Amino acid sequence: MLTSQEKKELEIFACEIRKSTLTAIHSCGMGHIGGAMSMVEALAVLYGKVMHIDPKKPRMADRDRFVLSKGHCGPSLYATLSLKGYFPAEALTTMNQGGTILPSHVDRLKTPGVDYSAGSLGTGISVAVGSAVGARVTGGSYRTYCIVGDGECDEGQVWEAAMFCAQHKVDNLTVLIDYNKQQLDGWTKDICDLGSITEKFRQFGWYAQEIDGHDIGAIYEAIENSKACKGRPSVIVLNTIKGKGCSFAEAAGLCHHLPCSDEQYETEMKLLDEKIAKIRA
Ligand SMILES: Cc1ncc(C[n+]2csc(CCOP(=O)(O)OP(=O)(O)O)c2C)c(N)n1
Repeated sequence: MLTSQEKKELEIFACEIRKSTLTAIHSCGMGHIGGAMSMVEALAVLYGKVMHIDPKKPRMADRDRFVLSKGHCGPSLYATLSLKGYFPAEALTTMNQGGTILPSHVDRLKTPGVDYSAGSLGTGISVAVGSAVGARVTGGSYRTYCIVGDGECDEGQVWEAAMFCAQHKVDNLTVLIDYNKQQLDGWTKDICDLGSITEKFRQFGWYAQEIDGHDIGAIYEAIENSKACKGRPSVIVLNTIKGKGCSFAEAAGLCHHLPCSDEQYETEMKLLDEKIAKIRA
């Protein structure tokens, strides 16, 4: 269990991730705000507490691996990596521009700390399975974590990976589903309804937990449970809100890809600073 101090620190880290995410998106004028914001607490817990990593040695052999299967949500991963010290914060304002180390979709050859490239939805989870099986084959001690979108779960490849993991008892992998209920152009239930994602994974032989995806303590506990589960793959379905923590995105409702004006940027930075001050108080 996290101490109250650890929880506070991770909540502040989450606010800082949101601020840096908006800095990157504002510099381009627009971006995938919704899905970048909904997974911030998961990133804060993974990079702030759980994962065995060393930003000074981004390719360290026994580092835990992370796959952002919904690779279009790079901005909040880049924010997290810059805050951890993988690269200077100044890089954030070059996102998506020529010569940048921060392309719109994650690319392992461009960004220090990005373990795997992604962007074609459905493929990242299979790469994560390969990473986990690779550890087993080579005797590696690392664990692989992977964030998948709920819209992404409409891709058949996700379920091929799920079947493979159950059959081969891939238990050194934790998949987190960012269940923000939206995808590019609408609500997932209206486009290709998944029913209960948690129950589906359970039926596919996985140890499946479903939690509030913005509750830092619950995320940490669920990840610890997943690590303790042997002989079965683990999934954590994170009930999230698309655009969470960015008031204009939350207010927009559907908020997959939005512009961010100077005024909106300033307002959000102020709100996040106020939130940080409140957590510290
Ligand atoms: C194979 C493939 N088809 C279509 C797209 C275009 N696309 C980019 S994001 C997106 C929606 C993804 O929704 P979800 O996985 O729920 O992500 P989130 O809502 O968290 O952003 C789509 C269809 C893509 N990147 N890859």
